[in-house]
Amino acid sequence: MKTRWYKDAVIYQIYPRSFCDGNGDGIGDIRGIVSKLDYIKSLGVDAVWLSPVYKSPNDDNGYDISDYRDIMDEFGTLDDWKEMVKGMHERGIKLIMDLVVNHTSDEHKWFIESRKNNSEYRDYYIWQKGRGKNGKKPPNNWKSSFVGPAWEYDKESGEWYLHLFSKKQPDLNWDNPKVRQEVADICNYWFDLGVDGFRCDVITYISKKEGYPNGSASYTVGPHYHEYIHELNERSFSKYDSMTVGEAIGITPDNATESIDESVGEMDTVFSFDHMQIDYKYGFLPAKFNLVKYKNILARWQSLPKTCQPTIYLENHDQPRCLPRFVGDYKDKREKAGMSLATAMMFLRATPYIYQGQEIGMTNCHFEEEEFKDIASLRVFELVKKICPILMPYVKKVMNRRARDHARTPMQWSADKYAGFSTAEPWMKVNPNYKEINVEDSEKREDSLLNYYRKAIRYRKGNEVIIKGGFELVYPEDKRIFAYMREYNGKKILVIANYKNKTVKFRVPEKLLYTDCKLVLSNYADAPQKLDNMTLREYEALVYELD
Ligand code: TEU
Ligand code: CA
Repeated sequence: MKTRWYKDAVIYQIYPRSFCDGNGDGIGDIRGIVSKLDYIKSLGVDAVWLSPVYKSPNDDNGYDISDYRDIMDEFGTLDDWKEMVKGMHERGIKLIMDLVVNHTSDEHKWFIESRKNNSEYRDYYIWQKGRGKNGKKPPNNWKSSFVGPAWEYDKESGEWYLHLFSKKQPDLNWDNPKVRQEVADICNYWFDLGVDGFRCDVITYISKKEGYPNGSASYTVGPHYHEYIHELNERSFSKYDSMTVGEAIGITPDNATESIDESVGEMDTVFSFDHMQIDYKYGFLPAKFNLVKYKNILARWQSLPKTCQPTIYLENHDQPRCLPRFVGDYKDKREKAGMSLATAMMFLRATPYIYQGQEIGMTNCHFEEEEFKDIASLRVFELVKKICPILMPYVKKVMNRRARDHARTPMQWSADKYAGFSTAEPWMKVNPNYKEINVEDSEKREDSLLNYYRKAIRYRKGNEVIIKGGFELVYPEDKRIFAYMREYNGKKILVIANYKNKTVKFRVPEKLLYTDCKLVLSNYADAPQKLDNMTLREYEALVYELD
């Protein structure tokens, strides 16, 4: 039943609110996506991961779902959605939907019912008595990802409900078998409508330790996590030629085989966070990017058995853009730097994800305080203003480096007003650099980053060395160059990417000197055809086939 097509797939992520506005109200929508299907096809990608489009009051832009079986009004109708899937499938593109089932919206009918004390839905969520005299303290010390305690007091019933995200995102109680059956039914509903897989939002938070003891370890890959995902796999995922990717805080290379080995029957792949944490300290404050650490984290995932498929991404809707993070001050070499990053990521043994705008090298945007829109940013400002307002200038600076808002500025299609995203003022600030950085301009230049991504994707497709081959870092301790070897059945590929905006000497490892080789990809027109000790130019990237 399962072909495991995802092993040879490149996936493009769409954040619908910011991708393309089809009806001129300033908000991206499904008709907008339909109008760009030929563009998506032209990238050569195999699938789209679409961030949530279900009915939602948008406290967290769709990650708070009030009806799992219908489409958000702002994004269109179920018929629009069906047309989109049809258009994708006609073009050979699969659709991965976002599955947000750790929590629902507080406006979901289950939660509205659950608030009533004697309702049969009470147990769909996690209700607890408070601590202290009169139970006026939250049941434990868990924190919401969006600042403050993870519990909200409900006057009516005198109990607290759990919300690991905003208070409008109450956590479902997966220990209730009815909840687990509802989730399987939702998945099957969408599979039957033609969906090809799911990206499972904060999936490792679904099982909480009995008695809800203090500490985040109590809900990360909790006691019944494996059992519940295995069951969901049996009831749903395994019945289709599907693929799943879990957003999996707590799943590491050390324990990954327990979750994603093909023999396990849980999820097929996971997103991990370690390589996204390197330029932060205490998980939040800016720190210097360390290439050696980065390479070694990725290499560790590469070393997993062949029956475990890694993933690789440099951006998503929760992360600032990769260019300002990983390649230093690129000055006038933005696209060359983007190509270097693309080269290092695209030839790993992994399913690569490209986030909308990454393929044209979109950058972070400068935001004034009132221009931030993301609930995570707003809650941080709210808290700082309350407890330590003199820190605000510093916090604004930090947020201008790390806010999720950077990924959510409208997609830059052209140099037209509003970047060609919409004919009306968009819901979110357009990055003023859209006049230089946009799809239309990238299409005109053969040597653009966009066309480089296309070449890289084309070269990857069906290439056994990349899909199945072994992996070995070349000079793991080198602070400037990301280089690695891939090998399968005697065929080898050498990938070299200079991460610096300066020239760097590259010594060809002894065992590769004098081997016959063919240059298959490069980001400078006159790249060396032969493998020899060389001086790499700024952000120079090279891929060679060796015999
Ligand atoms: O993200 C979960 C998550 O843990 C973080 O990446 C999150 O962005 C961070 O904690 C906030 O400061 C997923 C979704 O990708 C994200 O967009 C949602 O907001 C979140 O779950 C809740 O559904
Ligand atoms: Ca719209």
